[in-house]
Amino acid sequence: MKPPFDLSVYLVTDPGLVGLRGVVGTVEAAVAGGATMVQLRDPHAKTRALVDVARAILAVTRPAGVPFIVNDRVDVALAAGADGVHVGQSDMRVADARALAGPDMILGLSITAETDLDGDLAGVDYLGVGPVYATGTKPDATPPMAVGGLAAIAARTRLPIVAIGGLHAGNAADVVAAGADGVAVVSAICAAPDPEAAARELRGIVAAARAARA
Ligand code: TZP
Ligand code: MG
Repeated sequence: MKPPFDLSVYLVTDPGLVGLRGVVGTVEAAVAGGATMVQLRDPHAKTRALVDVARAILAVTRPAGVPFIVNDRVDVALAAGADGVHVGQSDMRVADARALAGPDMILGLSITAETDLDGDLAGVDYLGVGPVYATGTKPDATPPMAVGGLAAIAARTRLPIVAIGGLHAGNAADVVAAGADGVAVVSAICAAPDPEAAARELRGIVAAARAARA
């Protein structure tokens, strides 16, 4: 069975930002603070190391009931027994990812422009929409779409949306008001002096913004 998921506070890991705490330590702290979803993202990692980190993350997220997603690598997600996989517009096509991952994995797709909605969305469980704001975390990111771009995309789909790109406690409520169900963050948690507190603050802001919208 596909696990239920909550996009409210979606941590995306970056080994270059976590410092001495490490990726797994950061995940532990974020989950303790109320992160609702975790994605392992490391485009430069060797495959074996990626599987090992994925297993270590799963040992934290599974007991907490927090779904664990692997970025891009369906093979790594399957090897580690992850809850899902997230693909971008130049990664494996969603139909191929779904065929390999099977019916029980959560499948996320990145949407960087409204025209991406014209592609094949069959079998996709949620959309990662962005970058909404400028980000220093992903050098090859497309130009920011701003809140207006996010709102236009949200108006055209019934799929759940997690916004990404330059998000933090100061703008999280704005993207939820524009139609996102939650915020995906890298630096706002990974580079925070206290990732647990950062996750907790974001969780409260998103909950309040979702309640205000409902
Ligand atoms: N995809 C679009 S923007 C981005 C990714 C992975 C990076 C977001 O990082 P940050 O630090 O939350 O701006
Ligand atoms: Mg990708």
